[in-house]
Amino acid sequence: MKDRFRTVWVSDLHLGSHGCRAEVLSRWLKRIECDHLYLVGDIIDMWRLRSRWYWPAEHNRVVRRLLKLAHRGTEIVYIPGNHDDAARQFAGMDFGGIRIELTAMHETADGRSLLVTHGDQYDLVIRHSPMLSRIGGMGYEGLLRANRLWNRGRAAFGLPYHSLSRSIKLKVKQACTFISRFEENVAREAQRAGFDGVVCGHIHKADARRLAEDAGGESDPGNEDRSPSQGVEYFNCGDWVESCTALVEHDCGRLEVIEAIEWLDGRESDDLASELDELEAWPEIPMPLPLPVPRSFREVRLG
Ligand SMILES: [Mn+2]
Repeated sequence: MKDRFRTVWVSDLHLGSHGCRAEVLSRWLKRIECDHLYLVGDIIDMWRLRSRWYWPAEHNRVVRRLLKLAHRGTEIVYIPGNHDDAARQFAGMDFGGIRIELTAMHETADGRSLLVTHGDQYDLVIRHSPMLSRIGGMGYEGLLRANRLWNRGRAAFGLPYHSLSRSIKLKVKQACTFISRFEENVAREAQRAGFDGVVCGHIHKADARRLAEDAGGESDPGNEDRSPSQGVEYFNCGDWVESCTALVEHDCGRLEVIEAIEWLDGRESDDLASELDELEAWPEIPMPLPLPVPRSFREVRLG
């Protein structure tokens, strides 16, 4: 049984990198069908591929599943992100039923207009310092590892623990304010452009919520026609490196974040149960010959 959605958005697959959870992704793609599918950037990690080629069979399987969906009538739009920015030069072109666009406008079943964009344009770190952001891509884990190594080294020389954690904490705090600023930025830009909401990726943090009207700060005098209570909807489809999340639209127009691992757990165990039911429904086949039966089995049969 496949689950049907009106629309599916996925982003930050990072195919071509070791981090990509391609196996979960292809299992999930196998079990869905949808009218529209948006690939919201960082689909292929060209930064990684440029330094070292990595493309296991599982990553091909994902591509094949996508092409199969396109073949079966799903309209697929691919919006490149910063890790696959080389694909941006092909905007407006179509590859095997997958259309490349810089951004897209999606209208939900109940008539809301959503801007679909990867979102790196609204990320000030990436815009002003791509090198720094690449180093930052090592992430929090790398920082913690560095801290451990640093202190192991210090301990070896009899030096007291000197915490990098101060700077780490600062970095994490900066990351948090960075994330909330990113969310604000991208949502406000969409609102200013006249959309009811935005769907983006980039920060690997799935979300579906409404941001209240801008509280003071950057009020936009040119935007007085909007009612102040309306706010703007912010959706993020997360990633397939850690969380394995997707954003879906149901036929009624309701949007929801799906956690694929949990989702698959339910579906696959249901399937297994129904397969077992089928097996049990088979007529009992009498043993053709008096074969030696193990004792334990005999006991079960007699009992
Ligand atoms: Mn990105």
